[in-house]
Amino acid sequence: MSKITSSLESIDKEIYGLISKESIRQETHLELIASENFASQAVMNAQGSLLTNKYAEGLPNKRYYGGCEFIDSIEQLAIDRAKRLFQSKWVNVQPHSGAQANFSVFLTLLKPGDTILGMDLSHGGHLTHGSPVNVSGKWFKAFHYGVDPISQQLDMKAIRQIALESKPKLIICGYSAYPRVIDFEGFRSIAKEVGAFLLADMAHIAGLVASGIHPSPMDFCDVVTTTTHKTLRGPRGGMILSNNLELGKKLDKSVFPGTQGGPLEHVIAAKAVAFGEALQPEFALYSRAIVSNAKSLSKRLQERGIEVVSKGTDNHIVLLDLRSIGMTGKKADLLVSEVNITANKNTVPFDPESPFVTSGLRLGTAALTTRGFDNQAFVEVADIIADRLLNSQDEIIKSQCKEKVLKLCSNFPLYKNI
Ligand code: DSN
Repeated sequence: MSKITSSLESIDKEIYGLISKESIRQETHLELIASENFASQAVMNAQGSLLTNKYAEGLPNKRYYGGCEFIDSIEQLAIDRAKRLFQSKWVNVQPHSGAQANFSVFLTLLKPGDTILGMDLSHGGHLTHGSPVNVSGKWFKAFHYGVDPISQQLDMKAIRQIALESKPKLIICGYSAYPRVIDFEGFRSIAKEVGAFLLADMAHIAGLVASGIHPSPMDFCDVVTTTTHKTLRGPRGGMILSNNLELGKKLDKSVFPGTQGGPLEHVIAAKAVAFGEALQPEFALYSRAIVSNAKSLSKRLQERGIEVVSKGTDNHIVLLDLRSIGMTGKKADLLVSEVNITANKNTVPFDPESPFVTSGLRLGTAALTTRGFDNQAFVEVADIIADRLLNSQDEIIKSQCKEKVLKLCSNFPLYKNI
């Protein structure tokens, strides 16, 4: 029988080998998926720790299992750091994911059949904001708003009109593919007028909010959900925040026992580490660099003749509208992946193509900014993408693009000793 102290390499060569391959992939590809990032070695150490062994149903100092004295301190640290980071009076750090966090909010605020209003998935919204394939669209009567067809930005007057007509019990703001600033205050005033709860799902921009680069939803929303692994650069997971303590008590119950079992305390420890990192002054510099890099990427791509949704960006996202070069997102995704660039095809507002084909390519700058990429490096990235997309049949340009990607990757190494 294998000893529990034996190394992964000696116990399971298949998994060890695949992790090694994934490590090489991460090192040798340009990671531009807007929802991804590279967690620090410290975050990964906590996440890979023996805390995975512990059951801790309940909350700090209110557990259903013994032996939680250290777990309690760990989870309390995560809560306290998150409260400081987002200036939030109440936090639950147990949601396993952003989707779980949103589901817990729905369980707290809604009953099946209630009306919700969120952004259309094809305009940049999220599956859990009322898509018919998600429980949020199956159990609730979901209405959707989109962006203005000309500016491709949120039109608060139009959203107010839809809210007045649909009379939602819950309005959701916060998106997966929206490159502009969100007017949380404007949403508050609409929610107040129609008597709706307001949820901000700040998963994509949480790191920017923590750094004060994007306005915070905390003062305007009844409840805020997030993931912890995007611009916030923590472990994969979710979190719920609110300044309403009474609501917080109900939300706690909706997470456990409402929708989840035992919390993942190894992940919660890693969240605490990430929040500690985000509280450091360097993190604000990092967040600033994410946005400035996105602006460089967006500007250069537009100079090369590729349209960008809303003609620019205020956050980490640059959404290419490939109709400007007569290409689909599916094709572009494939073309860039052949030269070691990882991104995802994405619908653009009013997309004529299906979600499997799409007319867009979504890019995000958080992960490469973690690697140290600066404005100049992002201009190079833009040029490689443009060269590849604008010369899709040219094998020489294809191999030049790949060489340039590999050079950038070696100039900005990722992890050491993995
Ligand atoms: N799947 C994530 C994204 O890529 O934006 C959101 O959950």
